[in-house]
Amino acid sequence: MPVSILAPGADVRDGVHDVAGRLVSGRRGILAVDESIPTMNARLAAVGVEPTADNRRDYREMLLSAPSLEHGVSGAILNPETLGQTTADGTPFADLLAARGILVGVKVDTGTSLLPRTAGETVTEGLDGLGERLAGYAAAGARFAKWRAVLRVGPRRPTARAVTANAHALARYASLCQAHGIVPVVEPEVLMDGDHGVARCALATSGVLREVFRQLTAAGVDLAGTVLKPNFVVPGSRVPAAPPAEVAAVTREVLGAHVPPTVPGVAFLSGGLPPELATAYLAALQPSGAERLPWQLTFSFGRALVDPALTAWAGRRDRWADGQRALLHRVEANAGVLRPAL
Ligand code: 5MM
Repeated sequence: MPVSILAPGADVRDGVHDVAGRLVSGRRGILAVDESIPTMNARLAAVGVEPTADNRRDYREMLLSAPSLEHGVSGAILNPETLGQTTADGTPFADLLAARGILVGVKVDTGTSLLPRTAGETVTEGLDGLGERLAGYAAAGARFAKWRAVLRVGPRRPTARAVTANAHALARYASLCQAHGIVPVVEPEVLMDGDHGVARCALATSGVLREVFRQLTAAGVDLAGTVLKPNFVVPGSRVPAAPPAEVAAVTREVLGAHVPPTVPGVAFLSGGLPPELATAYLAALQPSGAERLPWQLTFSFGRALVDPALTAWAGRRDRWADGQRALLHRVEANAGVLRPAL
C-alpha cells in the first residue's frame, strides 16, 4: 500500500521531484552510512571495536549527531538496521535526521549473488518483497532509497549479460520506489579494481549508463524523481591516479552522452579513492563562471567521508568529538567545492 507524504491533491510525482531536487541542491551532498552488517563489522574490527549492534549504533550516532552536519549534508543513507534503531537517549535515527532537515534514506538492496553463465560477475538482489519493505521504510520516515549494482572491468568484462541483468534490477527497484513515493538513488558502480586505464573505465561506464537509462525508461521511471549515483571515470586502482582535469573531462563526456537532462542531479560515489582525491575530482567537475550543466553535481560518498572519522573515534567515548570533527572536515571540504549548475 503506497504511503503518501503529500498534501491532499498533490501528485505523487510532485513529492519525488521535490525530494530529488532537495537531495542534490543547496551546495549539499549525501552521506552514505549504509554499510551492510558484515562490511560494518569488518570496519569496526579493523579499528579494534567489537562488532556488536550497540557499537554499530554508537558509531552511526557519533556521525549523525555531528554539530551542523546539515550545513553540508542534504540526506543520509542508512542501513535498515539503523533505521530501526534509536540513539542512546531513545530518539529514532529518522527523527534525529528529520529534526535537522536531513532527508532520510535507506539501502534496500540485499547484496550481490553470482550471475549464472558469467565468469564470476554478480547481480544485485533484493526485489522479492521489496514493495512491502518500502511501505515499512516510508512509514519509518524514509524519503529516498538506494540500490547498488556492481560491475567489474576486466578482459571481456563487464559482459552484456551482467550489464543487462543489473540494469533491469535497478529499473524494477526504481519503479517500485516511486510507486511508494520514495526517490530511488540509482547506483550502478563500475569498480576501480584492476590495472586498466581511464579509457576502459569510460567504455564500461558508458555501456552501463546507456543500458541503465534504457531500462529505466522502459520501466516508466520518472527520471525527474531520481538521483544517479555513478563512479567517477577513473583508471584502475593498481595504476597511477589520473589528474582531476582529465577525470573531469572524461566523466563529463560520459555523463553528457548518456544521462538525460531530466535527471536533476548526479551524486558521485567515492569508490575507495583517497578522500582528498575524491574531493579534487568533484571540484574539477563543477561548472565554472556562467557555465550551465543539465544536472547538479554533488557527492554521495561513503568511505571518503567516514574513514577519517572512524579512525579518529576508534570506539572511544573520549574521542567522540574527534570523530565528529574528522567527518565535518570532509563534509565541509566537499560541500565547499559545489557550485550551482542550473
Ligand atoms: C556505505 O557502503 C555502502 C554499502 O556497501 P556494502 O553493501 O558493500 O556494505 C555502499 O553502497 C556505498 O554507499 C557506495 O559504495 C558508495 O560508497 P563509497 O565508499 O564508494 O563512496
